[in-house]
Amino acid sequence: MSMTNKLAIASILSGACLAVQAAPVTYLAADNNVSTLAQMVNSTAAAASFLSVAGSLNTVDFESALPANLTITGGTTNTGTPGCGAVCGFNTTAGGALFRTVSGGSVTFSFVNPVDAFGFFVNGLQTDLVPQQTINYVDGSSVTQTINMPSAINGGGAFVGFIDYGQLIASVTFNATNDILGFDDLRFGRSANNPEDPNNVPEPGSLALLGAALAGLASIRRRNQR
Ligand SMILES: [Ca+2]
Ligand SMILES: [Ca+2]
Repeated sequence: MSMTNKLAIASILSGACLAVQAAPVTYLAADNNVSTLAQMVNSTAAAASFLSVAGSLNTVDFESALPANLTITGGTTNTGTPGCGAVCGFNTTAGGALFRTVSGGSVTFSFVNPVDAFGFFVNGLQTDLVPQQTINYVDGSSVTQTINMPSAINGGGAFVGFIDYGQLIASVTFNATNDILGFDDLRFGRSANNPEDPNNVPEPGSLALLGAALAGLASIRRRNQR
């Protein structure tokens, strides 16, 4: 086999390997100075993009008891602090009242069944006054991922979501730094689609590519033997 052919095949094979290597795709947007979900226009659009790829996920709106497949450590479920309004956070569930209040610190979400998709609405944000808030998790290959929350001031709101397609994530930690804030309408589960694939073809597509590369190798070998 010529060196050119070998390089071409090596290139195809490495491309196939890159295609199966997962990395988080984030869905982040923020709105400044908000006190209702209706005002969280950018955040709502990001949530819609996230859900359009992720498909059907578990939902937690805090209006009833937590589902058995989720444990939340940190924060308190309540109706918020009267009079604090935008800068302390608020409910985002239509017709609802309850959400999770966090007075700084961190919150950890632990899943009975590992997830690869996670998202929530956060509000009461004052990122002009506090250090950067982050989302951290360990993906299925033991790599720790950090997602910086979008900037939002004067009691801002945000949607923060990610899909790390095919990974097995057992827990996600939200670092609220020292901001008093709220989060609501949490989504978690396994994504229906791979956001990095323009045709949303799942992992078997990468295997087909690998198969095509091997078929090409066989074809070149036959040609060289003539
Ligand atoms: Ca709610
Ligand atoms: Ca706040």
